[in-house]
Amino acid sequence: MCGIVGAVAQRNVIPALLEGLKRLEYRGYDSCGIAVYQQDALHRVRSTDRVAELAAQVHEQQLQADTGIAHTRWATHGAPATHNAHPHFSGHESGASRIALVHNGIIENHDVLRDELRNIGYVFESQTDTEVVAHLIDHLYQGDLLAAVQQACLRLQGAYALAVIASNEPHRMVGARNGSPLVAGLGEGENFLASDALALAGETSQIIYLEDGDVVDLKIEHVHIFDASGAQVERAIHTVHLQSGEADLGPYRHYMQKEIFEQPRAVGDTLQDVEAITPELFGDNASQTFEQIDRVLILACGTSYYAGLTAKYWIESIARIPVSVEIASEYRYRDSVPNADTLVVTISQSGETADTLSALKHARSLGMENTLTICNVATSAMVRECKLAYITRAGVEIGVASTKAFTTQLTALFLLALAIAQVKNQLPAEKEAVYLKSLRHLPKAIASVLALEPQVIDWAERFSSKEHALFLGRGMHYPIALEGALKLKEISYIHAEGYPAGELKHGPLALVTEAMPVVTIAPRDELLEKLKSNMEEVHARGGELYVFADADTNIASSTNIHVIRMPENYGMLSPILHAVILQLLAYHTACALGTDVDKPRNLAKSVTVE
Ligand code: HGA
Repeated sequence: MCGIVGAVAQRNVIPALLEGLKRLEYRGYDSCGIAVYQQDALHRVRSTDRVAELAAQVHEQQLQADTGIAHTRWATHGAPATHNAHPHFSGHESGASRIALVHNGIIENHDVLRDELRNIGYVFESQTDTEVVAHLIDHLYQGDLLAAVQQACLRLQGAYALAVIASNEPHRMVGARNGSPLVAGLGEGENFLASDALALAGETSQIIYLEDGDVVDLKIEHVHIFDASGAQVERAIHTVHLQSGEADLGPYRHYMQKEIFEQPRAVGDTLQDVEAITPELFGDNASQTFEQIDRVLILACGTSYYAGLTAKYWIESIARIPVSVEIASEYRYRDSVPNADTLVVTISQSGETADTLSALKHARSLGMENTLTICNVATSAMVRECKLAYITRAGVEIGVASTKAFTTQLTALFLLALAIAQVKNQLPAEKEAVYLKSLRHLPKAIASVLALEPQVIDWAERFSSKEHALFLGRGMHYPIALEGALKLKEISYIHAEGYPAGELKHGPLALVTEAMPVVTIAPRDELLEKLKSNMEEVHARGGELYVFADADTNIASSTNIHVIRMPENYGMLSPILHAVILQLLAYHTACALGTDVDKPRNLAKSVTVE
């Protein structure tokens, strides 16, 4: 998603701005740009290429500046083209532009504002919603950038994080946040703005997380924050240490491969503090909350939604309370029936996912105050907004297609099922001991799945010539079939669908021919015999089956049936192991096709727009 970096300093800020953009690059973007204050005027460079190309242009133009803003854009309004790339300029002061602005988010009333501004003479150079904000600020500008931004924000509807500079106010930058993440970074005689603290990792570890409605005035000597009412406020300063080593690829070809192979470590770290099952793993007053609730509502998007679906099987079976799982972007606009005794669980890797945050706020507005998040970023908006939290320890995930964030979410959700079960008297000590043993062994079990990589590469070669694929699973492996299909779509662009195997005969069987590989998750469980019948239905119609089967089942390879044997049957936690093998299948298929695995087309990481 879009990234913002800005700086005011007493030194050349261009290296810091470009480095910041590079740190945000992994999130996916389609264009980038930088605007700086140099010799009494604003200068701008924009590119639809990579940040490295932008940097080359900046060096060619020998730009040097102590005030500047920079941006990576993931287009929402207007094609990914240079004229739509940020920063956007507005106004004229002695023949040069007066205002430069970068924006993350969506301005929903851009049409109305554009008409108004056109009527008073502003000429638009882009199709973006963002340019409207630049002109609005210029229109309101009377020599004080802070006042102009504050007044402009009163007119904006939608979500935004803004960073703005003006040609006649050197060493000043104004930011604003409403619904899109923005942090201020504090340095010695220099200050920064960024959409993510990660962008400032090389510059400062002193971070202020701005709140919705905040407008921030940054100069060399101070950072002043004003809330939505215009009152000056103090916000807590956090010391945030980001490990720059995490961005190294090491021996791997792609970040996605590195992250797949990091899963034993990531899951192990996520379980690090778990000595026994206790509700307090989720926060200080968790046992009171778990006692009070009689149902769970899970809100999430994409891969996190599939983690939620898997958790439904676990929580209902282990804790014996009903669970519903909703796609966040649907739930927030649906006329649902609220119940105050619900535990609302949000799942988000970044903790900044706009749809999930809005769904959470919607649930709270309906009187559901028992909120818990499963999140990978301890300082994120989601963690700040929820009463309870479990922080997964996946580490920074750079590949756009989620891997280690997903399996660590599943690990945390399994713990949640056990903790609720304990409070509801559904977890006898002997069962708890068995589950804890399985959890502790999980990193090793994942490592043995990763050892199957050579067999998966062989399958992936064959998959890469296909245009479609079906993924089948039953019970708690059905969400994993959905996730396997999503992973393949995202990075290989092969059309894939996930189905509960019992649904095959109700429709998708019509698609089965020798051209349609059918991937089947077939662990030894109570549904295995039913699943075998579903596989027969495929085989009888000439379909080609690719089956992940446990070692001790009698599913054997034959014509049109290919089998990879999973190292061990993993009972309730088996979905995690199958998720890993399907990640490898998607990854190697994409490699065989030569796609941009870490930055698949049209997609972005950390989806901070609606
Ligand atoms: N709406 C703006 C910014 C988009 C954005 O924040 N993407 O993550 C545009 O389309 O330029």
